[in-house]
Amino acid sequence: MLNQIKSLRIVLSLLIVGISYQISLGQCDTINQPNVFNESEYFANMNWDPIDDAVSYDIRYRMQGATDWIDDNTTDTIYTFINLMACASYEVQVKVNCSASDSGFGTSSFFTTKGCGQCLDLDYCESFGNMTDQIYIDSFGMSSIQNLSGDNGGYENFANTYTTELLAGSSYNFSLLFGSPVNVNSYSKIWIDYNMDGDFEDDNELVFDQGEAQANIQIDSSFTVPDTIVEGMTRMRVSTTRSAINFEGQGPCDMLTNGEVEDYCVNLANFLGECFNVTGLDTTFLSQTQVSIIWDAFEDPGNGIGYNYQYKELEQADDEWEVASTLDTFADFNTLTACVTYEFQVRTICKFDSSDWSPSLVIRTKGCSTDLEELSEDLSNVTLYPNPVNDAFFLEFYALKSEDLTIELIDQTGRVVKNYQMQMTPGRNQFSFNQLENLGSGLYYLRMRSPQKQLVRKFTKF
Ligand SMILES: [Ca+2]
Ligand SMILES: [Ca+2]
Ligand SMILES: [Ca+2]
Repeated sequence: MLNQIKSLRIVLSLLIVGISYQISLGQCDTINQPNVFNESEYFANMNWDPIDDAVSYDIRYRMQGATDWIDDNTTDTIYTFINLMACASYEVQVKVNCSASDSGFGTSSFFTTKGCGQCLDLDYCESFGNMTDQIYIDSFGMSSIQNLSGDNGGYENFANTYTTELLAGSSYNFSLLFGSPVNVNSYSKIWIDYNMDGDFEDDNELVFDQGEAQANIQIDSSFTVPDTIVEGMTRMRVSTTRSAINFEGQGPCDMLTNGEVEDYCVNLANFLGECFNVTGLDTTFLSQTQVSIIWDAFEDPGNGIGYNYQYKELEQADDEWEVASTLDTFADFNTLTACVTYEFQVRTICKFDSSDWSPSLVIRTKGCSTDLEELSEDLSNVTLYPNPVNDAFFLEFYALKSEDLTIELIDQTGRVVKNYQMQMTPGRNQFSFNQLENLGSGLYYLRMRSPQKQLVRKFTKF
């Protein structure tokens, strides 16, 4: 809108001074090499300078070496990457969408997530092929490692470029394809430093041994991760040699006369862990344009590493969810509209997936003409019990004066499902509510309204 007004102003001013030539709608500048910062194991942030004519920005990113892009879109000039893989390099580009055209994707930025841990910190022995004219590793594929590496001249360390998760006790298929210009027999081994002591010599660390040299140019096989491993990022070594020359001597630290070695980082985990749903979603601040929400921190983090939160106008089919992510257990929304009912949801981001979205927290911003002041000084020690509620509960509080009191039970969609007229008296008040067995189970709000005040409590009906 701002941009349309700007364009209109340009048109008007040009008309006023009587100049007539083709009027451009404004430039849709290109964003090159956006700024990536705060890289962690699973998150990173990115920002760029705003473009005057921009309506929105397209973002695409991929793990370095991958062919497919992951696409996203935002109206902000800051973007948070979530669910990244630890110890991996990514490429990212931004495209500016203007009202009349787009800029095309600009040049790439590259960034690397943290978390390589022992895989890069430990000094592993060298192993490499002296020559590759007879055989080299043309590609290696296993889960999210899909590396068309080609001839790397005898050795390449693909830590940062390709990585995957390996669970204790699980089996993994892999595929090895050789480049062999002279079609020699091949002999291959794979090691993983399961106990993370910087060598490949311990029990079970030779995870694949081809056994007999073969002229096949492709091997499809599998191995099983032991039940007992050390969790974290460790080194995996894939080695192929020309069998006739160096059959006996293919240890994890050997120089191969003709062949190739590729190293990778793999993330060992004991179990997937649970991806728990978010609980305890509540409001901590409310004004005409601002809402702050809070939720329970993980008691048992399971697999959780952070949160997504989203909001939109309630029951507005054409209003899309605005999604963001955080490592905190709260979120602030500062650009809302007065007297509008919004719904908010939160979910857990886990290492390998995400939880379900929480049930919606429904909040109407202040500023409606019928709003009462939200003050609780006339009421104190408000308690509602038992909670969760079956078919009855008590409401107890202390009041300073005698006043009419309206009590409403409101469901999650904001609908008033019960309405009671009461009289409160100075001192301790206790009211009982029963015959609630017909209410559906879920989260409810109890709103107390006096002529000047209102107070909200929530409860769960089971
Ligand atoms: Ca290779
Ligand atoms: Ca070891
Ligand atoms: Ca050892």
